Formats: sequence, C-alpha cells, structure tokens
Amino acid sequence: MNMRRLCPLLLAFTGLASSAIAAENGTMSAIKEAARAQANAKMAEKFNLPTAAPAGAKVYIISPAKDATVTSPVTVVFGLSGLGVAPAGTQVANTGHHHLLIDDPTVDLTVPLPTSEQVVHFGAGQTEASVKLKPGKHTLQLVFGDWKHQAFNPTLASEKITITVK
Ligand SMILES: [Cu+2]
Repeated sequence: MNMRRLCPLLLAFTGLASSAIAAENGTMSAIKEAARAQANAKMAEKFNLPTAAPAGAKVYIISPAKDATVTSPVTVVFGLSGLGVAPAGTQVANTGHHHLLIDDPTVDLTVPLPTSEQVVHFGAGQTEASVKLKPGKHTLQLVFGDWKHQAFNPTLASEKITITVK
C-alpha cells in the first residue's frame, strides 16, 4: 500500500485510540471521585459531621406573620435564601430541606433531627405546609437541615414566632 495513503489512516487511528484512552481516564477519575464522595458521605453520617452553611444563607417564615391570629389548619410558608431545597437523602452542595419546630421542642442540633409531632420534616423538598393546631398560642420555627436531617453549621434557623389559633 502507498504510504501516502496509509499515513492519514494511521494518524486517524492513533487519534481515535488516544481519545478512547482519554475517555477511559475520564471514566476512571469519575469513578474515583464518586467513590471518594461516597466515603466522605459515610463518614459524615457516622460522625454526624455538620454541613457548612453557605455565607449569607437565611431561613425565615414568610407566613403566618409574627403574632398573627389564624385558624387551623395553618398554612406555613417557608422562606429560604442563599441555598436550595433538595429531597432528604440527596447530597447536593448548598441544598437541604425544611423542618418545622412546633411549640419549642428541645432538639440537639449536633445530631440528625428526630421526627415527632413537634419536629416535622419536609423531606420531599416542600416549601409550605398545612399544619393542624389546637386553639391557643403556639410557636413556630424553621430549622433547615442537610441531606441527613442535621442542622447546618452555623445553624440556619428562622426567628421563632408566636401565633394564636382561634
Ligand atoms: Cu429531615
């Protein structure tokens, strides 16, 4: 075969082979990266390592207003700025989910939040809730949690508001 014809073919083949190797290296580093992320997630879970809150992030109650008189069920609208909402269990940087603390339960913010009538998780990524409350005064506070239901560091919590249910 004429070398002038062969050379471009060889060059084309070499080019294909090296891009296949590059793709393989890319796949390997993606696998290594995923394995590293998974190991880090396991350690974070095992030792309850808090997730760092992005600077300037804020959690607040949009509604009801502070000191409002309302009827049950109360629609509570969650406010968030500086980070996003993701379903629980989904580890994506700068995301988490809301928790509503009703009537000031005692919670340990250094471990994942428990689930109770007073500590309600919104692990599907909800940004509002309809809450049934008995007549009388109640307090509401939001605590934003990471993928493993743990408060961020520093804690991202709303102001604790008092409302009156008629
Ligand atoms: Cu949670």
